[in-house]
Amino acid sequence: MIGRQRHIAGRRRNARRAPAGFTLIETALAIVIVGVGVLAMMAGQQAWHYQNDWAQQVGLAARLGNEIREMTLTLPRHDPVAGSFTWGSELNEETLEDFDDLDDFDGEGDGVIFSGIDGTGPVNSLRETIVGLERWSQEIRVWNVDPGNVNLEVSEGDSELMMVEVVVRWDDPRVDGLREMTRVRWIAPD
Ligand SMILES: [Ca+2]
Ligand SMILES: [Ca+2]
Repeated sequence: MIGRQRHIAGRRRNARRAPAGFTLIETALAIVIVGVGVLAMMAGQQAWHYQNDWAQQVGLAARLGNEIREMTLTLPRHDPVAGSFTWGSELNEETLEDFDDLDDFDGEGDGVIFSGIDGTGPVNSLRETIVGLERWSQEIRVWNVDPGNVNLEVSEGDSELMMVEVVVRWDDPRVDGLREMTRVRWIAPD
C-alpha cells in the first residue's frame, strides 16, 4: 500500500512540473515578436540607405555646380570685339570648346544646358563630359545686375556687373521628373 502511495505521489510531482516545449500560442507570439523586430530593422536599414544615398547626391550636385564656376572664373565677361552687343556666343562659336567669354554661357538669353540626357554633359571644369552621370544636368544663366542692388536684374549690357547662376538637376529614378539639387550664384569677378 505504501508503495502505491509513493507511486501516486511521484506521478503528482511529475504532473506539477511544466510540460516540456512551448504551447502553440507561445510559439505564435514568439514568431510575431521576432517578425516585427526583423521588419523594424529592415525599415531602419532602408531609411539609412536612402539618407546615405541622398547625401551622396547632394554632394555630387554641389560639385557639378562648382565645376562650372571653376571653368568660367578666368573668362572675360564679354567678347573683346563684340562686347555685350552680341549677347551669347559669337559667330563660329557653336560648342562649349569655343566659348571664350561669360555671356557665351547664356546662349541667346535662355541659358545653356549641359545634360546627360542629350549627351552634352554634365561637364567638368576642363570642359570634358563626365562619364556615368547621364541623369544629371547643369543649366547656366548669365545676366546683368544693378550695381546698387545685385538682386535686381537689368537689361543685357545695361550694367558692368554680371551674375552667373548654375542650376544642377537630377533625374531621380525614385520620383517622376527632374529634381533641382542645387543652385549656385556668384558675381563675376572683374
Ligand atoms: Ca565668345
Ligand atoms: Ca559672347
